[in-house]
Amino acid sequence: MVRLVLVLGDQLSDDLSALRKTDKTSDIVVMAEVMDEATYVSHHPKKIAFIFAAMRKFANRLRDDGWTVCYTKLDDPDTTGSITGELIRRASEHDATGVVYTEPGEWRLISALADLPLKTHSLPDDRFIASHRDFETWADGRKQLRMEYFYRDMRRKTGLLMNGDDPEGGKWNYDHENRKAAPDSIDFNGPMHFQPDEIVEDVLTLVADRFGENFGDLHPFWFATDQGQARRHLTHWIKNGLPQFGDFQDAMVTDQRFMYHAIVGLYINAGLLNPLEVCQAVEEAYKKGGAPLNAVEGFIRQIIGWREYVRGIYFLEGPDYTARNILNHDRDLPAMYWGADTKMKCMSQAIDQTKEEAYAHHIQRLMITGNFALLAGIEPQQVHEWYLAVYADAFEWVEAPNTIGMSQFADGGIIASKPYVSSGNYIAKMSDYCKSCAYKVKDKTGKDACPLNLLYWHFLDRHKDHFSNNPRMGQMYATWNRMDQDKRDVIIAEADAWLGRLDAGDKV
Ligand code: FAD
Ligand code: DLZ
Repeated sequence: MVRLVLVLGDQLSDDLSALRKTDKTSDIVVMAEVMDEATYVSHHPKKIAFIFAAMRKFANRLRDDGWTVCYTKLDDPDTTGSITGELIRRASEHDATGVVYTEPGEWRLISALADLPLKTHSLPDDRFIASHRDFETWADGRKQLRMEYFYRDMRRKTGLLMNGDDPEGGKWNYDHENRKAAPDSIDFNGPMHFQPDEIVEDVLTLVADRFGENFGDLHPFWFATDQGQARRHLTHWIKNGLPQFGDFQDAMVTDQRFMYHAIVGLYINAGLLNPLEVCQAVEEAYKKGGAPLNAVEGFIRQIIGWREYVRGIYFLEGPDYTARNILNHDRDLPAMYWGADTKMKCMSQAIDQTKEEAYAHHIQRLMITGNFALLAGIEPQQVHEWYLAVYADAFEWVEAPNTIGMSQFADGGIIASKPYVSSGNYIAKMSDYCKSCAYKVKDKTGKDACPLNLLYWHFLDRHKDHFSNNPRMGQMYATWNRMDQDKRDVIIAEADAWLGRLDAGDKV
């Protein structure tokens, strides 16, 4: 009685539930590089290469461990081109009785697997700390699903940074110590780079050939592609980046793509690093005096707080979540998101590095590209597809709540209690971008005015019915309402004119 064991490109973990619950002496692992997965959005070539290379190495690791692995390469002449097609083909080849799999992180695949004409057995993805049931129980009966309270439960559940029932240092959250402005210099040289080996080189050739036209630079390719490399990368960051991570978590500096960030999202999400083990290693550094509490708490909060929380929201809200558009935004995603020239320094910094590295850090995603999209009224589904395509760590369960919910407020405030919008002021405070921008951040109107200054008021004005009664936005509306009507008219007219030039494809 042979069963097939499906391992997806973001399930590359030794302790995957599907591998734990099956038998390497009789069952067969199925892994497949397929066009359906490689094209459901136009993924960045570095992301595709990372996933294919890590899949090939994980398949070898399983074989070394005694598993039989049926692996489909993208250019296999017999491929059916889809995960479900490959399962049907392998089931017939091996006369398999059914398929065991760990639940995928996307509704699209969950429903495709449930519809298979084979006997299927779906197991929970217990690489996460909170199960679906845990999250539903936590959410049940709450008026507002605020991350902070969920996070505290996760601290209690994991015991991370806890002294008995109390949080380490006496406070749960050191966020207000994590907002220092851009430093003059960065004394961390960024993520560890790995020289491509033969397996990676083969994948790079394939990806260049098949996806070379996608947005994004394939070379230089430096990502870790197996567990060992990912762990070395993590150790390097804990020693050299973590100590300053907290202070400068929200800061942005020209041409400093990584600041003190960990660049571990892609490795955790693909399964090469286990989130709990990552947090334990970080806590260990704190206990040994290698990093301050604001850095360690800030980092652990991102993983057991935000990461678990957004996954909970994705599964709680259901498959229609990605279609939400409560603000009725309908502008097309401007060409600058795909690399067209822009005079906005903040946008060109975030997008250029996205093109080169398949990476931008959180504040660039939220307060630069996300803020601009929200202020300009871009259709959230186009914004969602962009984020899902361009980042190496992007999988729908984590990307969609961050984009649709946190960044674009398209879910009506399930994740964010107010929209994350800012004028140029915030960017000037947290970065040095504005110093060398063609626009003037201090100008509120006029030909050189920072577009974010115009669009900020345009957003508040056009959505006043929606937000003016939000207690967290009262001050913003009070400022707007205090302005002379003439001044307000000028701002709205200039914002409309600027958006007109954006829509016309001018370099703005
Ligand atoms: P660090 O800043 O070093 O943080 C450490 C880790 O904490 C991250 O690796 C990640 O695992 C976790 N984390 C931090 N913030 C979040 C968050 N808001 N949600 C979930 N996990 C978090 N993260 C993804 O993993 N995949 C995505 O597709 C993704 N899309 C995003 C889209 C938008 C619009 C926004 C605003 C945020 C998005 N994030 C996403 C969250 C966050 O920006 C990235 O996790 C982070 O930038 C990854 O870089 P890093 O590994 O250097 O993280
Ligand atoms: C993202 C991705 C890509 C580009 N290619 C593959 C693939 O060829 N085979 C595969 O098993 N997985 C791939 N993935 C990851 C899946 O899209 C991912 O498992 C789902 O989106 C669920 O998170």
